[in-house]
Amino acid sequence: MQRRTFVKLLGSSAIGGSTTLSGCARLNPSSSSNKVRMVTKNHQSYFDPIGLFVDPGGTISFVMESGNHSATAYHKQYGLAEETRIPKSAEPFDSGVIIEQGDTFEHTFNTKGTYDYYCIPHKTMRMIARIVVGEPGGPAEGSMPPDGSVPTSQQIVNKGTIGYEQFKQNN
Ligand SMILES: [Cu+2]
Repeated sequence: MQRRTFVKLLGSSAIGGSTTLSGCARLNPSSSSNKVRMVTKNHQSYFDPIGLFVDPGGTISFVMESGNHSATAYHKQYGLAEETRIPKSAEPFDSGVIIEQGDTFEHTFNTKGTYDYYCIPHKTMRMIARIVVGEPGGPAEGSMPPDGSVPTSQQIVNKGTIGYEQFKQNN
């Protein structure tokens, strides 16, 4: 299956093929996995991974896989956020509620620090997650979000990616 797709890509355009290959060959491990799935499954709604590290300037894609979800920063400018939990000078982000399967919201993280975010419909059901950009820092450090737990920034820095199931098993 994968092999067939690969051959087709190369065959369709030599330039496209080489672009794909160089993209895959990047040494930075975070560059190949800057994707967060937004999922409702078995009566649970969650972001997966729940903890993710990116380098400054990295773009994360939030992909609507099942259910209705948003990716919304804990920032006081958004009605549901009790407190701001992203770095002071960082640009807040809010996808709004996405209902179409496969729809994607992208945000580029330029400011270093710790970003906690939530899903508007499932905030009180603990659909929350954390992103560390470059290094931990900002108002999210030293406490957990008001709605529940996310991986610590140190865990995220150490592992790069922390899957939802892995986190749930240990918490
Ligand atoms: Cu949700």
